[in-house]
Amino acid sequence: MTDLQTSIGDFQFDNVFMNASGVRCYTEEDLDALAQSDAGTFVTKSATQAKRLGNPSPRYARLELGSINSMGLPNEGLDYYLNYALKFQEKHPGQWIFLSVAGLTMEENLAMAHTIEESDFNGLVEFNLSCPNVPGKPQTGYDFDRTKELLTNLFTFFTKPAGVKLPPYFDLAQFDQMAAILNQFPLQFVNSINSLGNGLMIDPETDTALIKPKGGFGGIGGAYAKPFALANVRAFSQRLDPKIQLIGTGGVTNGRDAYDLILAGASLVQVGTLLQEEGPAVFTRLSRELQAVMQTKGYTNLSDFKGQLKTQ
Ligand code: YRO
Repeated sequence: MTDLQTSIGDFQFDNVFMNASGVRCYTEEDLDALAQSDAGTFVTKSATQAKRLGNPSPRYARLELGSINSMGLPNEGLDYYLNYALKFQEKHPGQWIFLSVAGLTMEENLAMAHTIEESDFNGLVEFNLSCPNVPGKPQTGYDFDRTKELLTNLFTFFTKPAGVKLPPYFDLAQFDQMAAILNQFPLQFVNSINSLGNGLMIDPETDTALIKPKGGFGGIGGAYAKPFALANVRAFSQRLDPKIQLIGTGGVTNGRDAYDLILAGASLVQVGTLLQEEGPAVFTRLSRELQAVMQTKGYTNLSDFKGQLKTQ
């Protein structure tokens, strides 16, 4: 038997795959379909306190090797996802899900964290640091002082299992600085990477940007992201306290891509663009493909190769 079981802290999952936040996780119907799929767990769309409609369409486009999006944080509001999670955990004891939150300000992030802290939610919380910050400053994940301030404020009261979703970094000094900050906090996980920020693609027929918001600028996902996802997972697995586990997100189109993220150190693998394009049945195919790679290597468990990347 080739086993895809994994865990984050005390939370065990039967399968290493799950959705990336934002993909097929907006509505109860979406979430029910993920729950019924072969995914080991799932995460809800990043929530704000109030419901948001997001940006005008077209706001997502398929590309040759991935996708571009500027959704603008459409979501049903934290209470919707929290209520869904509370119902889910009642129906499925022994299964745990992730709530994603992305406040538009630090105050909103802290207010949502208080709501979750005071609730009966028993899963994990992912704080999406690609949230806007002070106007004129980069997103929180690219503002190291602001990241430290947010986590400092958060962990004065927040006791539930938590992690952060990070944007991609491109400089080794950024990995060093961010890891040094993250290591100061009781995080269960770090999830790398969010989409590659602010790409642009043009329709050659019409000379028009492919998506409408932000003059066509949007986050790039899919195969374009794979080498950056691998590098970010690897860089953080080399720098973070071993108690902080990695979730690998970016560039998974087949089982070997997932195998590579696990070699780089990932304990869970999230699927974004591919899930958007193929739907939740993709988890069945990816599981089969990952098991096939493991069999050719003589491995029966993820622990046989997790983090075992070789370098020359
Ligand atoms: O547009 C989105 O809702 C979005 N798209 C992504 O690729 N990643 C994200 O984290 C989000 C939500 C956060 C934000 C980019 C709108 C600030």
